[in-house]
Amino acid sequence: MNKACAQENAQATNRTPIIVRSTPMPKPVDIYYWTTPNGHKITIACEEMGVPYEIKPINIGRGDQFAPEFLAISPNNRIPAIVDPEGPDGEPISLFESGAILQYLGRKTGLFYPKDERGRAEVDQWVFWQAANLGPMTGQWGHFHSYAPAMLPDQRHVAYGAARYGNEVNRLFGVLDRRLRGRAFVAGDYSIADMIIWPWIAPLSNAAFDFTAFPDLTAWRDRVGARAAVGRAMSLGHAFTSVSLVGGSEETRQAQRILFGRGQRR
Ligand SMILES: N[C@@H](CCC(=O)N[C@@H](CS)C(=O)NCC(=O)O)C(=O)O
Repeated sequence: MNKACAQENAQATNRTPIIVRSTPMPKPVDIYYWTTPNGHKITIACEEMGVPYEIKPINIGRGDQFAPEFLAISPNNRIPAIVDPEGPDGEPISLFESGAILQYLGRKTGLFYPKDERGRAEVDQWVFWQAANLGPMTGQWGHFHSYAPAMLPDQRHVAYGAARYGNEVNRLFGVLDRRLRGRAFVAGDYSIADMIIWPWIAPLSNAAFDFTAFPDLTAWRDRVGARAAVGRAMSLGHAFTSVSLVGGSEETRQAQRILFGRGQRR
């Protein structure tokens, strides 16, 4: 089932994991995180780059993203965001938008982000492609496919939305499949371009699509998914429990209002 930008369910624990790894950065970066594809991008990058980090959970189904302290860091009320206590001038810096965060971490560590302008520009194209195309279209498809059927009285509206965004997602998978023909990674060596795209192709996100039509995309998905750092980042998500967005409980209806309804208009 596509959980899209909504949350992935996992086993319950109230512990906040604090993970500190060895590293080019001595002080941990705070990652404002929830267990969603956009959240995974940043834990994958930190795991790959050896950046020490501390998770600050933002439970988006409960509305944590509207807390004034979080909005001061992420004014668009979206995860992920980071605070690096040692910014460019030695002072703390906060950042939102996953692409900007990945570029920053790539520049700071000098890892997974080419230093030459040609290589960097190539990576940047695919970073923006994910943020402007694959993420939003897959997110809207997931909404119509997984959540709208129980929320809309007229199923014709559901069908239109699911078909419209499903066609777009299929188109985008085709673009990526052709790009990966004869390539191991999206833009040169393994880079932040792969890290930003992969969580949106990961099996959990898109089980409803027929991947047999996209063999090079599937091979890349499995290649990236087999990386140890990706595995560590993904398993971290199991420590968090999301409110279900499907079903009739009051908690679910409240989460639907927060994420899809008037709760977004403040
Ligand atoms: N373009 C943003 C998208 C971030 C995004 O949509 N985050 C979702 C979770 S996957 C969120 O925080 N949603 C909270 C809400 O809708 O209020 C990025 O790449 O950082």
